[in-house]
Amino acid sequence: MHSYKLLHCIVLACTISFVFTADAEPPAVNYDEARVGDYTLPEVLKMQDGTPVKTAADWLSKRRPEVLRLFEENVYGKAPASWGTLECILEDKNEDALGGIAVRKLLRLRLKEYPQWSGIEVLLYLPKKASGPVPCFIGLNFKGNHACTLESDIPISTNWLRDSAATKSNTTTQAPESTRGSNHGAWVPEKVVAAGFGLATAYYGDIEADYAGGWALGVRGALSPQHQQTEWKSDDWGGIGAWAWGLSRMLDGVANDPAVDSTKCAVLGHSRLGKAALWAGAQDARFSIVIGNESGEAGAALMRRNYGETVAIITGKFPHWFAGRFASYANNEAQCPVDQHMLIALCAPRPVAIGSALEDRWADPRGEYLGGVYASPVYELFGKTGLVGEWTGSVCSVEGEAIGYHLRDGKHDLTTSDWEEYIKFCSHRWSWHLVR
Ligand code: GTR
Repeated sequence: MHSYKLLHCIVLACTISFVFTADAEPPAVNYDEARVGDYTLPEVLKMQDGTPVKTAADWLSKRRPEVLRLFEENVYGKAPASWGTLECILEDKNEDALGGIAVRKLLRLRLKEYPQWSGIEVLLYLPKKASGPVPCFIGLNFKGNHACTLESDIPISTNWLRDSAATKSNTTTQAPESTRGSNHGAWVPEKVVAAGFGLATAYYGDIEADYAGGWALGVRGALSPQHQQTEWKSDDWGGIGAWAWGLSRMLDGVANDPAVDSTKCAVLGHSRLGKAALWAGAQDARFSIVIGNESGEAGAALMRRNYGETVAIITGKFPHWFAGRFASYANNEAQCPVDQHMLIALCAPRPVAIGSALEDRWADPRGEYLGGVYASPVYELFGKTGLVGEWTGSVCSVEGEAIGYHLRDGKHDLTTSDWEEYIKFCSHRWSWHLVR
């Protein structure tokens, strides 16, 4: 081969590989339902030793703890059992927020014994004219609290900033003023408050900076043995475990507020933070409703379905999200003792809402729906219907008593129309007093 041809080939090869690495979707991704292939799910109602689980009491006392442990060991890792004293400091209060309809609070959650971690700043909105304690939505955001509201006086986080030059470094930087309100459509506090509910959100970077070495800056670094552990065991917690832990600490802080009905707090998250919300809700039964919006692989979508993102892709790209062992199921999902229907089942009998978007094929909308369907036998042990209704591949909203699913038009995002679905889903269940 002439040397210029060789050079041409090298340049071409580099360009192709650049296109594939720059693209979120490597070439092998399957989007053809006909090529999903056969798979056998682990039986949610059978103990690892083969004993059938026949009653709600057996589920709660035997199989649920076993499934929780399996998720810890194989997918998300185990969070530490103790973290000392959580301090909840009221940093600011505005009695006349959101044009007069809300009370706004800024709470800082810190660990007394681990002062090197700056903690979580929670932005909490509560309806001003409530006749008693209100239910509350709790969720982590991607862009900072200042981005989730149109109010212009929310402090801008100086923690690691997503989508910036600082993404892969520990340089602390600050989002520009121009990003105020830029994520408002994903949180719509006015809408939530007008519906009679509270809304608590916090920036996920307060808990862990989202890159491979980011753990050292956040709570995983603070709580690690010697505070600066560099080797993780195969079942130690990853980033999703840390964010889920943070959601439970937000519940600790928010539930303390007499204006909040601590028996009616929903955890909600989108995408990777939808995975974290599901994992938080699965572990922490104080969340009365659990909502995973477009949570996809390692969220609500069945991992054994070869459609969209796979275990190989997610663990290759985001190893820091998971327990090390999860990567061993790449192209080997059949060996994993859990699948994601079991994550949803861990929430039973509490209601779960799952959201998908038509253009979000990466997250496998049908796989997310099936996660709810195959969790349903556990809800039936409690005398409740899980997910009922057909998946047609077009826009729909279907639900049983305890599990709801919607598929909307459009792309991967948390939108106002998703919120409308979740507000409706939660209002019904909170007012039915079905949450026990
Ligand atoms: C993607 C990842 C998804 C989802 C998403 C997000 O790149 O592959 O699993 O978590 O990021 O969080 O936006």
